[in-house]
Amino acid sequence: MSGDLPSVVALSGGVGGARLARGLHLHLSPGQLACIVNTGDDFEHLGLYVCPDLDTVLYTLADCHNPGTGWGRRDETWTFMSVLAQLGGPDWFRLGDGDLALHVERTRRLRSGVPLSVVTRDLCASFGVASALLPMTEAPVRTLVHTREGILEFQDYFVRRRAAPVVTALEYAGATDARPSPAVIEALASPALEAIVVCPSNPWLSVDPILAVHGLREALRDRGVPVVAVCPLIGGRAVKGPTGKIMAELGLEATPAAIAAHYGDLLDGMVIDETDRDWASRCGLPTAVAQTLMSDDARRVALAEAVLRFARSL
Ligand code: FO1
Repeated sequence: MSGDLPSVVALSGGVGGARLARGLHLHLSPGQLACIVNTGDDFEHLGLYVCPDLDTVLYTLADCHNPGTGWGRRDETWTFMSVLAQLGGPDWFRLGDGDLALHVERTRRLRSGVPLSVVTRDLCASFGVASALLPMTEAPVRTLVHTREGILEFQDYFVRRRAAPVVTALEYAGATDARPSPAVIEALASPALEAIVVCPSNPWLSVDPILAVHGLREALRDRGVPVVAVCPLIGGRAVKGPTGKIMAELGLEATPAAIAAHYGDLLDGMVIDETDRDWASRCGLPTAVAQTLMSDDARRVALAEAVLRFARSL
């Protein structure tokens, strides 16, 4: 997909990662940011192809996301869901009327043979988002959550069961047969590339599916530009979502050192929160300290600037 030459590639999942993606989007010039987004949460629902993380990042960059939930649209109406419930249809996965239109249009175009990368590019154009959103792969990859109650599909675990089941392992079905999408390869080949940023998404649920796509982890690690992650924990807890719970269930301490160890040789550096500054010298790699709680756009941009400044220092 010909286009601008990104200077920053970011890896993002849903809500937490999308916030830093927005900070990078606001800080950088149009076309300078390319986001590789997790598609392991995608699923077929009500006959529609739903891409939760792509949509969360798109709405967040377009500033039309629901600030309360982080996912779905702001100022949404719910006629479709209320009638669906009256008809006895499944209403556990909330689809607002505006959001529904996006799923219907994406499904229509995918069914006509248009690749997900192209549909996503066109949706970005429709929302006036100049940054590139790149599905990690065109191939089907599904995050399966192994729990004490059996193997659950991702949205079943995350939404219907509210991430309550005890996790014993994660599986990214299809990842070894998947290849990075052409747009991802093109973005990583950008001669203007200065940094790769791993956004503070859940490493196990949102970043690992991206890294599991055959060849992608190596392509990132060996690209020759600094790879910097923002630690998704603050004071041993995730800002939102089950990262801490999953780490405990996998027998890991919820610390910046455990996050750094999890990413291993992928990272050149990690940014940790000010409240965790005592961990700075105990993570086994170069670290920087910043305010990683992104409560508004000013904080998102400030963190984006701090991350890129740190990357340039490596
Ligand atoms: N998360 C929920 O907890 N409940 C929902 O009803 C829900 C609906 C939903 C609809 C569209 C969409 O793009 C995301 C939605 N999410 C919902 C969030 C989604 O499950 C998560 O964003 C991820 O898959 C993990 O980041």
